[in-house]
Amino acid sequence: MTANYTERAAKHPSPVASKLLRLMDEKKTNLCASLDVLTTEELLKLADILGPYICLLKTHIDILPDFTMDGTVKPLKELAKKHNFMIFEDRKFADIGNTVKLQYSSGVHKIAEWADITNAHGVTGAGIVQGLKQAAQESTNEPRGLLMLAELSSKGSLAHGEYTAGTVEIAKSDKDFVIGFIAQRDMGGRDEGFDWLIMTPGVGLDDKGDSLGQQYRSVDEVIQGGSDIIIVGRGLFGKGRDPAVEGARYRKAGWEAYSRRVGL
Ligand code: 5BU
Repeated sequence: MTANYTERAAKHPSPVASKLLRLMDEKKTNLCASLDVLTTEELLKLADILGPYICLLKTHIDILPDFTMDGTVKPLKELAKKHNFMIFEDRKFADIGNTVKLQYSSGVHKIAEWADITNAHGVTGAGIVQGLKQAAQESTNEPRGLLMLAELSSKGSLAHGEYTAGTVEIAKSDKDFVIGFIAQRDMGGRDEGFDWLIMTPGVGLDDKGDSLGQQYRSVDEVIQGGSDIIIVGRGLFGKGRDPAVEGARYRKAGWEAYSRRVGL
């Protein structure tokens, strides 16, 4: 993938992907901060510190015991506006279309109302895409985008080979709503007119993994393999780390690797 983010933004069929690609070039960052923390206060504090360095903020909103729409989502959206980043709820939907439609739009979290991007497994088939799309359309006038989970970073993941290929086929079922993949490398598709965004978790500059199966690769390795966005969690805010220092460090590493790839 050699076209730069702005060139891709201009041609992309998804308004969510276009907006994201454009702001990446504006802010010169392909860093997504993954903030798995235990309180809303911590989430908002980190979002404010890391905001200037990131294009995207990834949540696991169901981790928060103190979640409320007014106390969590409202200030998070304000920070997204202040720092110009988008929001990705890493919900990993994995049920039949009718159920995910309800899970995405309803319950305590009402994800479709506030998350620009969410993601889904392909295991249940293409109905999941249409179920989520309907929920998005019925919940908000704002554009929404979906990433399919093609590959995972964890040791022993079953998402490879035919499973990954099947997930890519599901992604082809909706060119506007499915904006790309969570994957460890490029997933192709350009010869068929798709310009998928590849977002990659399992990125760390200091560690090789954790004790629960996570595996980290370097920023260079991931970007050279065709990833567009690096997803970094504990590398930014883990014990003993200064999030502002690490935010600047990962942003620089990600941008330099991208610049080399597209020949800027
Ligand atoms: P970490 O602290 O950088 O290891 O956090 C990684 C985040 O990315 C965490 O929220 C995971 O749920 C998420 N993740 C992942 O690590 N690997 C995957 O394959 C997928 C998501 Br999909």
